[in-house]
Amino acid sequence: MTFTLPPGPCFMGILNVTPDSFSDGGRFLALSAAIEQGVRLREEGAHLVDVGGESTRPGADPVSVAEELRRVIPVVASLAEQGIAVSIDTRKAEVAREALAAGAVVVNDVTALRDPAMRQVCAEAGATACLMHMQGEPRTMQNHPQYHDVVSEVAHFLEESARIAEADGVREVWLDPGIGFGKNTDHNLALLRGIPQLVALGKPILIGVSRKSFIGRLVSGSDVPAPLDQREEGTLVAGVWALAAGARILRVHDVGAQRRAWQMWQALDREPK
Ligand code: HH2
Repeated sequence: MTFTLPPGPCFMGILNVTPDSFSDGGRFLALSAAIEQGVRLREEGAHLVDVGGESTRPGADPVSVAEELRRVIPVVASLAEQGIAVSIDTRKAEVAREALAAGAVVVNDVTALRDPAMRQVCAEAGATACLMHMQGEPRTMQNHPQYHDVVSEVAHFLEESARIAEADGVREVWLDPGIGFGKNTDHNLALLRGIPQLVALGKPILIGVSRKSFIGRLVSGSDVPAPLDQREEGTLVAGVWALAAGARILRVHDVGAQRRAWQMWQALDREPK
């Protein structure tokens, strides 16, 4: 099965089947709770549900293949069976392979298919792949991120990763600057302002800002990020900003709220009659 992007924005709902994800960790570990949340995300208007079994937040512990498979495969299979388009958020080729066999249609890899086995799995299945930029690796990436020109460097990396993936036969690629992955607040803001430069690469751009700590820092106005329940407004504004700048796919926790915010923006942006 393949996935076709809708003509307008594509809303990707986040479903973390993990004990330690920064926002929804522990909430959807039970199979029934995870499936219910996937169905709820679709009802709220998600075009795609992104199922992940390993947290990539700064400092998170790695998870074994067996444990990641145990967490995600039953969820992927059940949602796919109910006609919900599923993407699998994983860095592991074995997990991607099993998830695609269970009905997933997109592979969301925060390491941009760096592993040749990942590229092979995606190519063989005819799956879409989301290639994300990250400086360093999750455990240490926020220690001291550094760039000369963050937008150009990220754009160059994404262009090169797309070229490699396509040369290995990956059918379709989306590109993601990896907000918060080895980036400080200024880097994240520069990338959000630089979305048109990423759009110019000619591939669909995915943006994931939902509830991330830089939003917490910006809304608190200090180095101490506002708690999660005070990051929703900033998330909605940043999401609308990204779509208005040309991003095609938005990865969000609260799909309903983000869709409503986008509806409002569109109404304002329309030419008066
Ligand atoms: N962000 C997270 C995880 N996966 N994938 C893409 N393509 N882009 C992102 O920005 C992105 C991602 C981190 O958020 P979350 O899944 O909510 O948390 P955790 O990694 O702690 O599970």
